[in-house]
Parts: sequence; C-alpha cells; structure tokens
Amino acid sequence: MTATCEPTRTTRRVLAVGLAGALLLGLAACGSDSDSDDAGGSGGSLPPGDVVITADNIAWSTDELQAPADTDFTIVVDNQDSGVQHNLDIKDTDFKTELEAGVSAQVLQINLPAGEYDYICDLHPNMTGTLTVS
Ligand SMILES: [Cu+2]
Repeated sequence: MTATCEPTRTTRRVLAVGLAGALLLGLAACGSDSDSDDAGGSGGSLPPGDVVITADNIAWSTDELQAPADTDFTIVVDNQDSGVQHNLDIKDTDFKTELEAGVSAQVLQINLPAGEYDYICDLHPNMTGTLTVS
C-alpha cells in the first residue's frame, strides 16, 4: 500500500507545480489584455472635454465648477438618469445645453470673462451650482 501511494503523491505534486506555473502565465497574459481594453474603453464612453459634470438621481455630481477666463473650455454633461431630461444652463450667459433625456452625454463649450456664474438644470431647480471663472 505504502509503496503504491508514494509515487502517486509525487506525481500530483509535479502536476500542481505545473498548474501553478500555467496559471501564473495565464494571469500575466490576462493582465496585458485588460490593460489594452481599458485604454480603448475609457476613451469611448464619454466625449472628450476639460471637465465632466454628472447628473445622477436628479442631482449634479458637484456644485462647484472652475474654468479659465477668456479661454475656450469644454464641459461634458454626463446624464446618467435614464429617461430623465437634464441640461446645463449657465445663468446670465448664452451658454447652455439643450434638454436631453439620459442616458446621454453632451458637450458645452464656454468662453467667459472672470467671475462667478450660477448654473442650473432648467427642469430641476434643486440642481444648482457655481461656476468660478478666473
Ligand atoms: Cu435636470
């Protein structure tokens, strides 16, 4: 009994080491695969812009935005509320996006003199914030 068991254990150990090595090689290959996936995926999900503000659950992700004065600057409005319309309206300026139902993303290009501007979603009076241009 003892004599037949020992070779079996040895064989299993060799198999286990071989499997571990194969797994490590597999993990390394997976790692490089997911790296290239990330590079492609993150670029395609949202249009390019200088800053992103997200609408989620009828609320902005931030009530403070900042932009450089007298410079073209793009704000990506990321509406995550499926079937709910939002827009970004920078009050007392001509800059605003059209109301659009989510899930969607819009780009607002602004160019403003220094100052503080209130922004709001025209449909949701609670969705407010301050854009500081300096
Ligand atoms: Cu809204």
